[in-house]
Amino acid sequence: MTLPFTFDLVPPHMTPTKFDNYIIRKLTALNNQFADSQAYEILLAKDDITVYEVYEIKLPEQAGELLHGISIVHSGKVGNEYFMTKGHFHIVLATAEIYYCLKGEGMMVMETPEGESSVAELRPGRILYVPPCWAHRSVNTGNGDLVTLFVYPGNAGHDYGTIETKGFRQLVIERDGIPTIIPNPHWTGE
Ligand code: PAN
Ligand code: ZN
Repeated sequence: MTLPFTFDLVPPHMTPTKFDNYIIRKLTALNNQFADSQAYEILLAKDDITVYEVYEIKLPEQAGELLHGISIVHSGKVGNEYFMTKGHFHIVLATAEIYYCLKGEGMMVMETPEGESSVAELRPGRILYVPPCWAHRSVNTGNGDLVTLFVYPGNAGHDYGTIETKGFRQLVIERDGIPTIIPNPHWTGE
């Protein structure tokens, strides 16, 4: 590999000039994740729209590497709940992650298997540290794209199943035009 390896971002969408993996997650990929299932079905019946996209550089998935890429969560809502990523724990639970917000407005919803919860604001210029053992989901609370750079250990792996089954304990919804954190009425962890 020629060093340094660069990853240029092109405004206004902040998409990388080159990447190896491109992941696109549409509404169907978030089945059962939004609290208002009726609003979900109505939206899906119109179109299986793209909720978020991820651009990654391919690197060995092993300790010592730092996997990194760009995540773009589009603006939108299902009922009053903002568009968001699926969210996950890392398979190697005690691996952390750095998110650096490049564009937009959002929240990072986080929780531990022991039941601690936290929601932190994402805004341009802010570096958000997701500590080891915390599940994480980014939520777009703004009117434009939420664009973040993420960096995490190569051996982390992704456990989506736990969140798909249990959900997060907290949701971010719009109430009177303001992003509001509420307990998840469908949380099934206990
Ligand atoms: C990120 C996320 C990315 C998409 O790279 O994978 O933002 O979110 P989901 O993986 O929850 O669909 C990351 O946290 N990697 O570990
Ligand atoms: Zn992660």
